[in-house]
Amino acid sequence: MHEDLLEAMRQSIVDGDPDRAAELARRGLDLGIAPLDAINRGYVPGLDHVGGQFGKGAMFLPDLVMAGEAMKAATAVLEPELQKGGARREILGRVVLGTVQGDIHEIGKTLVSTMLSASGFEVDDLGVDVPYEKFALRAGEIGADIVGVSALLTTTMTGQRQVVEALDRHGLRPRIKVIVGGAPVTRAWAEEIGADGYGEDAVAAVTLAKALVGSAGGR
Ligand code: B1M
Repeated sequence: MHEDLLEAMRQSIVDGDPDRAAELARRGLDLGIAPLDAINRGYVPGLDHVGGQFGKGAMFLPDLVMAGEAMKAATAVLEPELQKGGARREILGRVVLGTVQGDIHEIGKTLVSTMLSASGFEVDDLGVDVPYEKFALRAGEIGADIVGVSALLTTTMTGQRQVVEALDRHGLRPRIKVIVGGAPVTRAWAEEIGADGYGEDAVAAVTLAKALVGSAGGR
């Protein structure tokens, strides 16, 4: 069902067309397509295609940039729908979240942020290219329960270890839990660096965060 629309969404990313991506997102909502389905079955396959072509040298940096812009335009339309329901719940826990130093990929991190907020977490999103130390300082300041660190590059995922070490230096562990994620990140990596868990996608990140604060939740 809606396969043509999902294919058009994918194509809008491949074409790097933000206006079309946003228009299709609105159409999807009108037709009752769940926002996460639009993201995971429509737009993300487009990003995967562009990323794959870029990796092979068949597409170039401007293509990557425009694909990212188109994805941001689509998620800007879908995010308010993803957020619905988050506001009226009790706070399950506080999360400090960001993409690690040296890395400016923001789309997956922002999706994780939106899903955590929608599920009842208070999220302090530090953005992208966040210095290791800043995660620890902010977590200490606001009494965070969880620090979430996203990394999309094999060269920057090592920074996730630096964040764990910064939290250790500040004496914030093991009270504050660390979750890591991003395309090159694996469960084995999370274990190796002493993180408390790995989220394969935004939904898994929410499940993990809930488990880490205790399923009863509440502060
Ligand atoms: Co970049 N890029 N990029 N890029 N880019 C990748 C990651 C790459 C795989 C493409 C490729 O070569 N095939 C490659 C990395 C190779 C590697 O290291 N293994 C790459 C490269 C090389 C680069 C540059 C170095 C290119 C250059 O300049 N020569 C450069 C680096 C810049 C930097 O960060 N310093 C660069 C730049 C960019 C843009 C800025 C142009 C743009 C980002 C725009 C933006 O974010 N505003 C971009 C894009 C769009 C991509 C791809 C195509 C798509 C990334 C994305 O948004 N995916 C990507 C290829 C790909 O992934 N197919 C690629 C969709 C998003 C929903 O998924 O981010 O994986 P993802 O997030 C998921 C999960 O991973 C998970 O949940 C999310 C939702 O399901 N998750 C978490 C993420 N964070 C989590 C945290 C958690 C838990 C789960 O807990 C805390």
